Amino acid sequence: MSTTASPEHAEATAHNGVWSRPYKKTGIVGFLTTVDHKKIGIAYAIGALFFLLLGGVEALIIRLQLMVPENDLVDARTYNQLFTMHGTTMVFLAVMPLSAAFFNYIMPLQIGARDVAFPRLNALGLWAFLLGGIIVNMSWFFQGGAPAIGWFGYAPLTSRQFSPDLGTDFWIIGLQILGIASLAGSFNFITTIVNMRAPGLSMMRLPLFTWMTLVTSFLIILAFPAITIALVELMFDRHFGTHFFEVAGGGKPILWQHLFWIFGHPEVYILILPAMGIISEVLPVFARKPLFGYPLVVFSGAVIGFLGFAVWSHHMFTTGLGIVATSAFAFLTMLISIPTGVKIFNWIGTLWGGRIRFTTPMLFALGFIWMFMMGGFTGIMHSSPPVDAQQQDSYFVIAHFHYVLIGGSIFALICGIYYWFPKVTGKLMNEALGKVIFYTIFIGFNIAFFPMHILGMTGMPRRTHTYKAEMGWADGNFWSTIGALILGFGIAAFVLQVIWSCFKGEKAGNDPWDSRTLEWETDSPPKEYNFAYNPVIKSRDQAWENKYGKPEKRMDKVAPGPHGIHMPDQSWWPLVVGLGLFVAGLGMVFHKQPLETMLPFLSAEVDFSLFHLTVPGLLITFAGIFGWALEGPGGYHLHPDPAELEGAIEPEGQQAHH
Ligand code: HEM
Ligand SMILES: [Cu+2]
Repeated sequence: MSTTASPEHAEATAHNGVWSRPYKKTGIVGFLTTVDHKKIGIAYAIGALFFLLLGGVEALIIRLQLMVPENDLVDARTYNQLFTMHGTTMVFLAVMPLSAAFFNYIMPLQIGARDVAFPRLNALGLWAFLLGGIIVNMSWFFQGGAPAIGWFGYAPLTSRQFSPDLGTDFWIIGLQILGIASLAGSFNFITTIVNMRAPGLSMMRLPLFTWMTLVTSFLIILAFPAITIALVELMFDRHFGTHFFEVAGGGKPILWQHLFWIFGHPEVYILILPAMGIISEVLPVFARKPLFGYPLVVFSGAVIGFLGFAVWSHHMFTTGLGIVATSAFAFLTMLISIPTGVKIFNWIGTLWGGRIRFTTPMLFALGFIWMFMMGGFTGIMHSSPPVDAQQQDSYFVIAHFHYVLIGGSIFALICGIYYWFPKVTGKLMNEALGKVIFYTIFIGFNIAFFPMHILGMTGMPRRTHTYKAEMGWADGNFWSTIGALILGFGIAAFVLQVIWSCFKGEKAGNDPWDSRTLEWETDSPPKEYNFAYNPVIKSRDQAWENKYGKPEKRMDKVAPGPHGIHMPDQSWWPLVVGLGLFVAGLGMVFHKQPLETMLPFLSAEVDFSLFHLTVPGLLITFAGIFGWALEGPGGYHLHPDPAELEGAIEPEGQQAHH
């Protein structure tokens, strides 16, 4: 095998445009210019785990403040900033990018592809995620500090009148850049799944995780435009004197709620469908049975995605929509429990009669099913408008959505990390320690969030920074905080175990779990080109058939043609485009601010205008796009070691070489 870069690049220069492309794979240049879906996936995971810890610290400060009545650890304004940043960080910077890490790393392997369809666009997604996340969090360090508007940013709280400081502007711009990341990723994943599946891998043979990647990507491209419009309108209200949401100028605050929840409800499925995909991969492996009712699990995922768009107004029952609208949205909301129930029955059907192995990933998968059902039941409760009128904005709702978001999304994502870690790193994670961590997280989580149901039913409102002892909420809050600390300890131990195992974990083989899908057929960690040969798929459970099936069900391995394997070259331009957006975004945040508050060394009394940073930033962005277009397609060829191609058949004519 030839891993040195130079010989292939002699060949590659033929493809080059105006500029030659960087090809140094290692060090800082290698990282900044990478287009490899595996490296990008790992970078997404590291970023997301960092933000998970940051959002967790914010949550623990919130919980410490509420631990005893009339506490004064933080004041009311800081409290509001903490829950705004906690919610925003967890949703946009922890759960979504952690899902994206799996989409990036695992999905191309599962379909036998060498990379995603648009590798440079994928790199842009990574930079937009990291830089957008930095912008949102920079707000802490500027005048007025972080936003104090809730993760849903309801109008008119976000107007200049009620939120004069920069925090809200950092939030608006940061979310828009994060939206670019999500959209770039989603278009890429859809194109990859539709076009780049191995021969024979029909849609109804696609692994469930890849299916849910596809559905989630469609949800993102349909839901994000709604919030983008809302954010642009809000930006115009704040900076250019429009009145989309300001009553005084004829605007309507309710418009914000519609636009936000047309995005926001599908968003909860964007958070949970990847989790369902992971669980649907893990259960069959450790129950040693194929997934029960595969087509039903696929279709129910698609139906959930579809219905997710029809129910946004259940977040607005108490706004007075009128009886017909309220009834219709209540009915549609209840309908979602049907496909969700179908999935749960199919998971239980998969376990039924299986020879179950209680490994760490399996424990997290079982924990997921239990807690997700808890969250689901309380969800059905507030799909009923009169019940919702009672529970709205109480701690009951906080309990509900943390059962879904932590018990559901985070449990499944941790499950996925334990499951795929050996594939990504070639190392095993310690099982005994993993189980201790599972029980710590599981017990801590339930102590933290179960009491919130009762607190909510006895009237404790959400977003309150303190309460009086005579309200009777002291015990519940005390135990909830103890639970949160145990949970936080468990998550921290998990992250440390991940880091430790990267260096000290025992060596894993290619297929340590005896799994069923294609990614386990290649090396751990996979080579740059994923598969030395081109797989030709003959069955849904292909890796399982390869091991235990009839000879005619085993997949064919077709050797690459005489030119070897074509790989994409690296590029600086995605980073340049990302940095341009970053600079332009900061300019927008500082728009009309006195320059000396931003740059204290300048004493001139000049206001920050769009020409200071926004216009230069956009110029960098456009220059980046031109550079991207003009550098040429690049690409080079790799030749696998003949030993890796053992048993592979020669390609017929041009078929295997495109
Ligand atoms: C250590 C784990 C966590 C703890 C202890 C925790 C605790 C809390 C608490 C107490 C609140 C209510 C603040 C208030 O309304 O006064 C809250 C709000 C929230 N949490 Fe968490 N949380 C945790 C993890 C998560 C995760 C993983 C997610 C999402 C994936 C999440 C999403 C949210 C959201 C969206 C809000 C609403 C914020 C708002 O009202 O603007 N949390 N959390
Ligand atoms: Cu909803």
